Amino acid sequence: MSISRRDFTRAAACALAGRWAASPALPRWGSRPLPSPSQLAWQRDELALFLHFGVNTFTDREWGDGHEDPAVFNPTGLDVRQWTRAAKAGGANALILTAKHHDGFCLWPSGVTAHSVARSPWRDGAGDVVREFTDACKSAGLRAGLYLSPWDRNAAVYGDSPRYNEFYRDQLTELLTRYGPIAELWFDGANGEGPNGRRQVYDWPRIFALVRRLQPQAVMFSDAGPDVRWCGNEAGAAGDPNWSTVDPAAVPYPGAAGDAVIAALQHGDPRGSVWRPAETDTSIRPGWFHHAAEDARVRGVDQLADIWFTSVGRNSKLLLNVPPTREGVLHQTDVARLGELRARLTALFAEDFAATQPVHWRVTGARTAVAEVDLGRTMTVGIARLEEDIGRGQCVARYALHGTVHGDWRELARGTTVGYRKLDRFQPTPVRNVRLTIEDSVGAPRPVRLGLYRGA
Ligand code: FUL
Repeated sequence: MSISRRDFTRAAACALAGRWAASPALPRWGSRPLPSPSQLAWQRDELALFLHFGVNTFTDREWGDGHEDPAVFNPTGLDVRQWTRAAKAGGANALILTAKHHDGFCLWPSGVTAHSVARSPWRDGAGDVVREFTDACKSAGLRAGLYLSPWDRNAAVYGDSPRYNEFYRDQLTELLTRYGPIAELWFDGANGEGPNGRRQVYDWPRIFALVRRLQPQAVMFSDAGPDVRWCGNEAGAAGDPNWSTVDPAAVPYPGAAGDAVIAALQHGDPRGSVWRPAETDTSIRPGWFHHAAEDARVRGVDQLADIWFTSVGRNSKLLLNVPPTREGVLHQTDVARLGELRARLTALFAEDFAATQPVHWRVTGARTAVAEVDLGRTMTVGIARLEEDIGRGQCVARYALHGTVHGDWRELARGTTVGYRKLDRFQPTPVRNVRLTIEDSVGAPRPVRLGLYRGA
């Protein structure tokens, strides 16, 4: 299997994670960036499924080289509705399909290349996976997204930069004009040489402008946004802290490399001038594509729940890859795991002890505030859920959570950013009163929603 660029950068991300804890003086509240309606809708999905499907599914590879015979693509029982049923059962609100991976094979009959489903025996060459996928999402009420690999190891014009930029824009135009609303475009940062040994110089400004023009409501994901950024690793962990604001100069283009880039992707920047929240993409299996040899290595529900806490629970969105098999369905183990994850989360967050009690919010300084709640009786608390109203921006920079145990205040958790949601797990502790102290914030602190749960 190929090593992805992202495996390479993971170690650097971990090494840098601690560095941002002692943040220098934060800016005062001014014209801070806010999310667009599309970015808000994207974040509120919380969970999306990623579907890696293509010739690699049939050749048992992770990266195809572009020389695959289209005849290998022949799913025997493609059932896209099974994908959307599993997504709904797992609580996902959106799906993203690899319309084209690095091998260049298109899951739709592209008019600009012969390397597509049109040359496969599947449905006698008359099939269109993107059509079936977008139709199924629509009828299930799920938002459809598409991954179109910038790197194309089949296209003869790849590396002939102006010509490939034109080719790539033509493919995007097909995807954005034939299939109705596309909620997210996923631009992978991985790119290497083309079949001619040449490297491509992408015209990102024109590519982004085309998407904005054809589907203004779509969010664009890449290392460099413009709407949503990569979280900096593929392990399922967003940064901590994780600001949704960034300095756009820190990651100038998709695929930019280096420790500073990874740190910027992981943590964002409280002084950032642009709203660009982090998406956490990870696979339920070791690989991105389905390999039968990995059927016994599907992540367990405990691990998936941990990933929930380090992604959605760190102000990110989780994009969980669940790859279809050669048959064209999601494997039964993966489907079961999605259902188990949903059941686990439902159980963990079933009863919020703070929901029925008044929370008293008090601003105590220019950047500090306190929220207190009396639970009415002693309750065992092991999870705290904090949420800012991100429609008005992201403010909290440091907080502490305390509870009273036999009348004495004891620290339960402490953290940095909150944003859309911050989840803290700690030793389940019987407490009567709980206090959230905002110790630092960018600008005047605003009320933070507080949920308290029993925990494991
Ligand atoms: C990486 C790619 O190289 C992998 O194959 C996969 O698509 C992953 C989501 O992104 O950069």
